[in-house]
Amino acid sequence: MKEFVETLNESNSRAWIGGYRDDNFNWHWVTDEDWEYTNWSPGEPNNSSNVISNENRAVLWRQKWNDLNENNTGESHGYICEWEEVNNSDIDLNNSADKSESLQTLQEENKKLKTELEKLQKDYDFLLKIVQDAGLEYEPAD
Ligand SMILES: [Ca+2]
Repeated sequence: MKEFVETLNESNSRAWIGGYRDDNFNWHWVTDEDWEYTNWSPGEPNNSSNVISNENRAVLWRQKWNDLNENNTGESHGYICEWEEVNNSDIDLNNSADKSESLQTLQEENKKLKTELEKLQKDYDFLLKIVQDAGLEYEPAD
């Protein structure tokens, strides 16, 4: 993983990597994974007040990490993100629990869409009435 992240930073850009420090000076990942591996530059994290004090974010900085304040966008630009790949094969529709959960999700989405559609229909009817009351003609788009 470390090598992979470094390939994303070949130009030696300075990028936020998702580490943050709490008020008790404990470091965490935004993903809630355990803070086990670190790669701080020598002397870092130093919570320096050189540019902006309260250095509470971890930044990849010349292949090593530095702590910078979250608002220090002058010294760090861009970020490196990680996300879980959604794998449809993880959903087994022959499994009744998966099927039930998928169905429930679809029903909730359907309900939300119906509510949105009702609101849009009301807005449309209201606006159409204004147009008609003003004696104007309206041709709905296809
Ligand atoms: Ca620092």
